[in-house]
Amino acid sequence: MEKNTCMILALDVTDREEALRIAEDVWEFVDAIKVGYPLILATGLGIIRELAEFAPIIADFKVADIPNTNRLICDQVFEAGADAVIVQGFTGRDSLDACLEIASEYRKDVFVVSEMSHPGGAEFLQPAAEAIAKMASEAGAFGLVAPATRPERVRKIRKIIGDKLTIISPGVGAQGGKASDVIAAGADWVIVGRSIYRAESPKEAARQIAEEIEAELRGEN
Ligand code: O7M
Repeated sequence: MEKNTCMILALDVTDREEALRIAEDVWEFVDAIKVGYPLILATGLGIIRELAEFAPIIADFKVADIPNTNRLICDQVFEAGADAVIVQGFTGRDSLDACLEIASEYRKDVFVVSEMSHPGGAEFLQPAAEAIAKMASEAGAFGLVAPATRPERVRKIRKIIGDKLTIISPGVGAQGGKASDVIAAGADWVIVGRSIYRAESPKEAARQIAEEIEAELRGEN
């Protein structure tokens, strides 16, 4: 995945036409589009190939099963045309390895969730996050998912993994995180959903966040 705008669109709408319209509107401001259960359950796996016309597609299924089931899920996801899959790390190294094995067959990427952005993410997952980050790094994942709502945690996780893995960070806007803060804390990409797709003009909203990130990277904030 190429790093240009440092932004990923979380396209959690449930209508095919709306999804395609928003993708067409904002593609120039995002490096990838993340699709997950809401859109895929509503419209079918075929939406991945349709959206892939606009940007690389990250399939957010937060895969969290035994190795054999993970293997079967990842195979379907990559066969459907996704460029990367998001998996949970708490299921352990063997489950993660199964995803990495399939990803490597397709020459695609795996992101591992280390800690989640909502308040409940601090309950059970946060205490395990640093161990999950280390495991993902040792296993050779492409990147981690870390919370934009807690930039200090992004900074900590970046410290643990060094530059070996990328970090994608959800929780900007609707959940309270600020894009420039998260990029400053060491994230490679922010993930933004509602602040873009619910905006009166998704294009303007995406442009504004892209400009905020650009200013941060130029050291102007
Ligand atoms: O910007 P939002 O809040 O509308 O959307 C954020 C998106 O990121 C949405 O698709 C969530 O499911 C996802 N997300 C989180 O918000 N928090 C997390 O900790 C993890 C994810 C995610 O993408 O996991 C892979």
